Amino acid sequence: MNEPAILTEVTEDKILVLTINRPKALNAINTEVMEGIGKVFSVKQPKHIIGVIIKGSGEKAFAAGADIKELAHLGYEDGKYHSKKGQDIFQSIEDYHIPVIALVKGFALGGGCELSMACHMRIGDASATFGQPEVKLGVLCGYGGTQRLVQLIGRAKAIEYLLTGDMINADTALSLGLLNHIVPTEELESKATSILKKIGRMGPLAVETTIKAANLGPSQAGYEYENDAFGVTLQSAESSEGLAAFIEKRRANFR
Ligand code: DAK
Repeated sequence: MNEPAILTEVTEDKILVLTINRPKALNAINTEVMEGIGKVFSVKQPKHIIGVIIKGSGEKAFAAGADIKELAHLGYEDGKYHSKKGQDIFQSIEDYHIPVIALVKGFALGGGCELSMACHMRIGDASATFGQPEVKLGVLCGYGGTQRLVQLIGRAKAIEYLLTGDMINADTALSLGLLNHIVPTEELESKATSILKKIGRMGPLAVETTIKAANLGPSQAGYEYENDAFGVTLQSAESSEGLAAFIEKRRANFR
């Protein structure tokens, strides 16, 4: 029997770890991988889950792109359909109610780079290598890469990388803000865990609404959402606990 292309497990720290499990194909994103990711992010996690980690299996890649062998024969309608489907699934990651961190070892290219950019943070080791080489194949990004790379690293640099297909090494990715942190390989998971545990001690509604507000911005809709959500959080049980904890000089217990 074939190994599943997506593995999921919950750690003892209550983090959902999603692993793309196609190491021989450098974790290229085929239909099974895309649908597996879509399934995870189509529902909210139970209250005790504090965050999600996405990683690739093996040592060489987070994900080396959409599966080129599958995409090779698509026409206009199919291409548009798959692009929209991928865009929607990656949007559901960006809009997820709890933080999602990509752990990047090795290649995060094409659709793999796009997947990592849909996550709220990226932590890599020294081997992390990003890039949008679609132009070399005669296509453009299909899963939001032209938008998110511009957002993350600025228009001038993004357009250069999008048009040349050049790879971005870990140090450059860190300096551009594409990577949040570079850590030794063996510390990738513990670094992500410590960030997620810190966020897990915050008010869940405050975390969820902050993600949503930040995703909308900067825009008028973002300011309006923030304004409304501020009122909502202020009248929540969560903020009663948070404000009381401050006054009583103790740590808030939100969960
Ligand atoms: N798809 C399928 N298989 C892949 C793959 C990919 N993206 N990347 C690597 N592999 C496979 C290789 O074919 C090889 O398989 P076998 O030949 O052993 O069966 C195996 O993984 C190991 O790869 P290599 O032997 O090439 O390993 P190297 O270390 O020598 O090179 C590499 C590593 C990452 C530099 C090289 O594999 C490479 O250049 N890979 C392709 C990278 C790339 O161009 N990725 C971007 C793909 S474009 C769309 C939606 C989205 C997209 C496009 C359209 N629509 C909805 C229409 C997005 C497209 C992309 O992501």
